Amino acid sequence: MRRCSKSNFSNYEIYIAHRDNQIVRKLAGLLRPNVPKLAPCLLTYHSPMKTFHNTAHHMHAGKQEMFRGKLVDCHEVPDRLEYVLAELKRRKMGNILAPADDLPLQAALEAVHTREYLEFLATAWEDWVQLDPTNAQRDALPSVWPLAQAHAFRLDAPPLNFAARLGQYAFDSGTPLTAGSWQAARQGAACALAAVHAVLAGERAAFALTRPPGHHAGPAYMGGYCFINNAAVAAQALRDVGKKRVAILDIDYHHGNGTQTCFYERADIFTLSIHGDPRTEYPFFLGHADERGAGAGAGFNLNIPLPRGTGFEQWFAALQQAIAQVRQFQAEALVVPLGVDTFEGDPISGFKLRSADYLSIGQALRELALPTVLTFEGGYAVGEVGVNVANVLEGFEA
Ligand code: SP5
Ligand code: ZN
Repeated sequence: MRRCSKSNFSNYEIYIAHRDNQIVRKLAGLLRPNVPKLAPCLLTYHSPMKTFHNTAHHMHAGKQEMFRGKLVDCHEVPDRLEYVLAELKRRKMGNILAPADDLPLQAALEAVHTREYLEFLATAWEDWVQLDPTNAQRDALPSVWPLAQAHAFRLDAPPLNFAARLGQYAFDSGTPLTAGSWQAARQGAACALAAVHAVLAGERAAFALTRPPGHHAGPAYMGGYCFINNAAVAAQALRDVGKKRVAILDIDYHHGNGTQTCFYERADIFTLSIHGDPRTEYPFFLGHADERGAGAGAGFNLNIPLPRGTGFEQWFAALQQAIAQVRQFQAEALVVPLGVDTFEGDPISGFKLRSADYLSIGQALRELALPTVLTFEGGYAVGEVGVNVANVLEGFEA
């Protein structure tokens, strides 16, 4: 237990670090007699963060992804989530729940993604197998793309051939679509929505522990292991329940291209991303510092690209810069696409953060004092992914 006064609170607060509600109740009972001695005084003890975990995540299990001309084993594997879950349970870090099944999910999905894209996803596996029955043994990966923006290929005459349709809706061949991808991705969005409802109900923060990840998925495209943009779904849902300004602060190693694109022309959702410089790092074609938003959204996108090899000190300075911008924006809620592929041991990334650094990140995010939804994104050092994610949440709660 520690007692502290903070400049942004007029009252004293007593924070009780705890893992068990019963203990807290007892402690609170013991402490209460002392309370009048602190004047003015407020006794608060925040409950540990709720985690909504995707019970259907196993249904998405890609075999291989295309990398430099060959198929390599997928980095985005079911074990990632299991290791996080195990670590949260080991540390007794708060309730781990499944999302309620009566959430307004379809409306939340359609508020971010096009109906055509959602329909494409819903029948994609069926269509893939129909293309060739032996496809049932193989994940679906695209191999042809329209490159429509810069070239003469047409989007106004969409092909019927499913392999072509895959290329229409996917921007890379590293995102295998499997028999259960849609079910898993849908349930993941339900976790993000459940986390939103938890903070509305008064929780200080909630974590959507889900895979596949989401921040590379755009209004009508998949890619970067992502299908549905969980962070965007959460942010839009926060807007729809009345939060006037929502900030999305993406701390995954890779630029949150999908999220940026969803809200690029809007002033009510400020997107910020700290990531590997796209000149050398995936997703390559977006994430530069000069992308500041457009139209009404001009000024409401911030990219902080950092060179491969960046260590914590420099990375944390970027985080402080982003946090200052979120404050200035006067956000009423915060969404954090939480990737821990910034870790020094990550097999596909290039920053040098250490496990203990994630505690400081959680603390810094907490200082924004906003209702906060975190969504699980990248992080591929399977052995450490649990510790690193749990450290962020623990730092947030300390
Ligand atoms: C959510 C997220 O973190 N998505 C990242 C997608 C990255 N896809 C490209 C990965 C390139 C893999 N490079 C393998 C290098 C092995 N040495
Ligand atoms: Zn990433």
